[in-house]
Parts: sequence; C-alpha cells; structure tokens
Amino acid sequence: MQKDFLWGGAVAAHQFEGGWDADGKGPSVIDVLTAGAHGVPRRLTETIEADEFYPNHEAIDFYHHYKEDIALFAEMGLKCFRTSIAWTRIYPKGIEEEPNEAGLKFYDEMFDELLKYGIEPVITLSHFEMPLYLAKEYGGFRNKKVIDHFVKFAKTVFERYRGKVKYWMTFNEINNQMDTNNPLFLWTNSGVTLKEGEDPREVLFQVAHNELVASARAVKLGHEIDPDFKIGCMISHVPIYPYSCAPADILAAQQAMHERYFFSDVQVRGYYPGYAKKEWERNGYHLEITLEELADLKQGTVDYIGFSYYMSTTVKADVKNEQLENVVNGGMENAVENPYIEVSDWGWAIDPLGLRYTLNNLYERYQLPLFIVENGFGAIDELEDGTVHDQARIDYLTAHIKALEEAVDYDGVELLGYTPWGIIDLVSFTTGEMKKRYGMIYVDRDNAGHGTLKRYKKDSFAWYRDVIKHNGISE
Ligand code: BGP
Repeated sequence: MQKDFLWGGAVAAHQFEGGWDADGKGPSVIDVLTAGAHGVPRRLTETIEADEFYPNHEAIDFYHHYKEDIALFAEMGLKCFRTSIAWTRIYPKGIEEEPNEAGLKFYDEMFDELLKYGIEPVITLSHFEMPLYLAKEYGGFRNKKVIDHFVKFAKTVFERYRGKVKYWMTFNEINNQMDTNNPLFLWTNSGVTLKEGEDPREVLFQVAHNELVASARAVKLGHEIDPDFKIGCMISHVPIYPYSCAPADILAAQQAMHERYFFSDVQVRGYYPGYAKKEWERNGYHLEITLEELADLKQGTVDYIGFSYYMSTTVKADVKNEQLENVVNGGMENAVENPYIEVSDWGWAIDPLGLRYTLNNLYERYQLPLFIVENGFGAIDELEDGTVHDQARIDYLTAHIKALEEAVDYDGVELLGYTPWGIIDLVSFTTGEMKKRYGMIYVDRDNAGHGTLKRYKKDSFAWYRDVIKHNGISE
C-alpha cells in the first residue's frame, strides 16, 4: 500500500453527535424518526412528539465527549476521520441569511482537535441531514429553491474550513433512494415523501435531478474557493451478481446495476446516461431540466468516488419477489439468496471478494481515484470485564482489507483510503438501534437510551492500531 494511504474511521453527525437542539441547532429529517428493530421499520412522526423516543437526539453524545473520543482515535493511529457537518447546526431551518456561529464554532474546535493529532478530516456535506423545515415547508429536493439553500450551506462551510479540510463529499449514499419501495431513503436523502397517485420513479428522477444540480454547483463552487479541495460523490455500492451463467441471469444483473450507477454516472461524467433517458421517454415522464442546469452538471464533476461497501446481492431473471421493502434486497424484485455467501445477524451478505470485484468495477468504469468511506460488521456485542471480544468483526475487517490490498497491489486500482464504518458505536441508520454495533470502541448505551455513555476499547481497537502501524495486513 502507498505510504500516504488514509487509514481511518467513519461516522455521521446525526448518528453519533447527539446535542440535537444544542446551541441553536434546528431539527433535521432524521430527528423525527423513531427507533425500529429487526423487521420493524423506523416511523416518521409529523412533529417531534414529547412521549416518543428518538434515538438520534442524544445518540452517543460526541458533542460533549469529542476531546475524549478524538484522543482515542489518535491512540488507534487514525490518519483520517470521516464525519459530516450537521446542516442544521449551521442553518437551523435552512433558509436563514446568516449562519449560526455556535454551530460553526463546534466544528472549528472539532477540526482543530483532529488536526492537533495529525488526523485529516474527511467531510460529507449532508449525510441524511436536511433541515426538517426545508423538507416540510418546501417539499425537500422536489423544490428547486432547496438547491440554492444547499449551495449557500456548502459555500459557508467551504469558506470557513478552508485550510482545515481538504477532502469533501456532497451527499451520502445519494443512490440509495433509487429504492423507492423503502420510504426511509427518499425521506432521509431528499426530504421527500410520496403522495397518493404519484409515480414514484417520476418523482425520484425529478428529485434526483435537483439534488444532482445541487451537488454539481457545490463541487464547482468548492473548486473556485480552493483549487486544492478534493470533492467526491458518495454512493452505496452493492454489486449485483447473476445467479447463474444463463445469459438471461447475466443480463438481469447488468440491467439491475443501472440502479446502482445512475447517480455516479452523472456525478463523474457530467451528463445523463442513455438508459435513464430511455426510461423517461418510455414512460412519458415530464422532468423540469433546464439547459443551464445541464451545463452545471458538466462543470461540477467530482474528483474521486467515495463509496460504502457492506454486501453483495444476487439476482435471477425469472424470479419475482412480493416483499420489496427490504434493505437487504435493495428493492430488487428478482433478488435471491446467494448459496456461496454467509449473512450477518441482520441478513447482510458477508462477501469480502465482492469488495475487490467492486473496486475493479468502479475503477474500470470511471478511471478516478476511489475511497472506501464505509465498510463494517454490524453485530450484537457483549461487554465482559471492560472489553468486548469481537473476533467476528476482526475476521470480517481482515478479509476486506486483504481484498482491498489485492485490488491496489495486484490489480492497480487507485485507492485513497479506507474508513471502516462506525469506528465508535453509534445509532444504526436503518433500524435506529444501538444494539447493532460496528465500533472498535464500545459505548454503554442501549436501545432505549439508557446507559452511562462510558467508552471501552474492544479487542478490535488494538488489532486496528496494528494494521495502521504496519500500513496494512500483507506488508
Ligand atoms: C449506510 C449509511 C450509514 C450507516 C451504515 C450502516 O447506509 O451511510 O449511515 O448507518 O449504512 O447501516 P446500519 O446503521 O443501518 O447498519
């Protein structure tokens, strides 16, 4: 691995900061989501209700523990740390003319603390964190005015943190909303809920277009503010395998991959792919797309591709699933179980070779540097004598690191870094649980929000410190 490889850890503001209304912060789309559980989806409430439990409100209270937590990251030897800036700390409703100074100050202090230890911040502008006000009053990214509000937010933080932050990404997992069967994704990505009688795909493509324009304008502006900025997109990459070598299965998998690639095709190339334009034409979709916006897409292409990798999916041409509202099949009606792959407690396929396959796929398609900004193993951990023996997590991560090393050292893929997800335990995004843990640092807090919030090092803590020290596993 190259000497400056960015070994790090990843989190998102709303899943770990807490302090959801501290120092002038406004509510975001995630603050009205209740906790779910296995097979019980998170519920969206109209407003913040006093007798409801919202797990993200306090999360693990990094807001008041950041010095202690960053000291632990430094002890692990992290070279970089990926998090997001909560949009509502800076613009509580999204519409204000002036930013909230207390919110800006919090991130100044956080970045200074990271830089004190030589840890490079890697920042997502929005990781499911749109102001609730913009979602409710404007309809989220249905409304083109929200593009301007996002760009204003991007400008504020680019100017403020220039010199402290170099690596940016615009929207987290922008492509997961292609799965319109799961209402969680359109809401958290774009602040959008579907109305009776609407064609979900038509709404999705209009919302996607507006968000892609917002992303492109932010990238363009960021490059003007500081030509040294590296600004990427961030996609969820779940490769789709054919169930067999039957040509119909191969074709089904290739077609299904359009669902994964649609957003990055535009963010990398700056124009819409043929398969999308044909779908719009076939279905008579009326999308509001101006020539000026198309020019923006061309001028705001990204510098690198950030992506999350957790699992793979398999499809079979002649299958039709009834139950589509399912994170694991990614809304694929022809998804089937892969007989060669084991699954986690949450049914996510554990497939390290799929990571090497993914790295090659993305690099061949785009020829841009890649950055694995999420990968990890969600599991139930038991605290015993002040630690957690999380060998299964170590095995998962070891296999994935070996796969990425092969992609870099053998296949020649250009990879900037690796930030395993949830380096410290945090609230699960899809379920809102604390019980589904990814961290190398255990946090004493349970699903109902009880616990001391004390931090403990798991076995994976020392293991990862050694990986970083040796610049990988194979060297
Ligand atoms: C990604 C999100 C993260 C994160 C992760 C793990 O989709 O970008 O925010 O939470 O998945 O998912 P979960 O927390 O549901 O296990």
